[in-house]
Amino acid sequence: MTSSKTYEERAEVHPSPVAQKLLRLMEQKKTNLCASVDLTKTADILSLVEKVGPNICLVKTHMDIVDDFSYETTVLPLLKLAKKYNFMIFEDRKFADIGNTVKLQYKGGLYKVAKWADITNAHGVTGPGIVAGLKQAAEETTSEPRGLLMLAELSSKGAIAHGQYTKETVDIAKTDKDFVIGFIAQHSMGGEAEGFDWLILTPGVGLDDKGDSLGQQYRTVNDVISTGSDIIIVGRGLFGKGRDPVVESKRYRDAGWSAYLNRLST
Ligand code: 5FU
Repeated sequence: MTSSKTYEERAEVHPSPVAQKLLRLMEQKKTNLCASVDLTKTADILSLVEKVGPNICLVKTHMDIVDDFSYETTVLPLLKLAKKYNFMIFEDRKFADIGNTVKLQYKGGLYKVAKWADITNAHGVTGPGIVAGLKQAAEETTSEPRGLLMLAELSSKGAIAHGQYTKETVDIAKTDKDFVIGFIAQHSMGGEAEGFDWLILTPGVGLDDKGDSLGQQYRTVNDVISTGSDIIIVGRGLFGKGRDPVVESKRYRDAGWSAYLNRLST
C-alpha cells in the first residue's frame, strides 16, 4: 500500500523528529529529490551541492570515497550549505556488523557519522542488535535527532535482499519505532495497519538510462513513486557526463513532485 496522505499530514503525526523535519521541508520546498553526490573530491561535491541545493530535500553522501575528507573542510561546509538551502544529510554507510561494532563505527573512526549526518542506514543481516547499537551511538554522540533506514531491497541486478530477507528486515525495523524511520527499498513496505509510517527512499532512478555496466538498474520516477517511494535518490542522472546538474535537478524535482501529486489524487 502506498501512502495517500500528504507529506505535511504525515509530518504532523510522525513519531520521529528527523522524519517530521524531512517531511515538512519536502512539502515547503516542493521536492522529494535526494541528490546522491558520489564524487571523490570535496571541492567537486560542494560545487555540485551549490547547483542542486535549491531543488533537493536531502543530500546522500558516501564519505569513504572522498579522497580529501576532513570534518573541517568537507563536513562543515556541507552543513553550511544544508542550512543555506534547507536540506538534510544522509550518509549511505550501510552498516552491517554486530551491535557493538557498528556502535563504534557510527560514533568514531575517521568519519564520525553520528556527529553530522541526520540519517544513516544499515543492513538487517546481523539482526536487531544493529539497531540498538546504532541508537546508543547516536544518543551518546549528540542531542540532535538521528534516524535510521533499513536496507530492505536493493536496486542492483541479482540482489539477494527480497522475499523472506526483506520481510525479516521489516520485522527488525519494528523493534524501534522512533529511531527507524523507514527503508531503502523499491516498493512500499506496508506497516500502516500496525501504526508505522515508514519513509521509502529509492535509489536506482533514471529518466534517460536503463542501468550501468556494473549491475545498477534504473526505474523511472513515475514507476517508483507509484509503487510507494517517498523520496527518489538520483546520482549520475544529475551529474553524469554531459549533464547539467542545475537543469537535471529541476527536471527530476518536477517529475518527482508531479508523480507525488498524481499519487495523492488517485
Ligand atoms: F541501497 C542502494 C541501492 O540499492 N542502490 C543504489 O544505487 C544504494 N544505492 C546508492 O544510490 C549507490 O551507492 C549510489 O550512491 C546511488 C545511486 O547512484 P546512481 O548514480 O543514481 O546510480
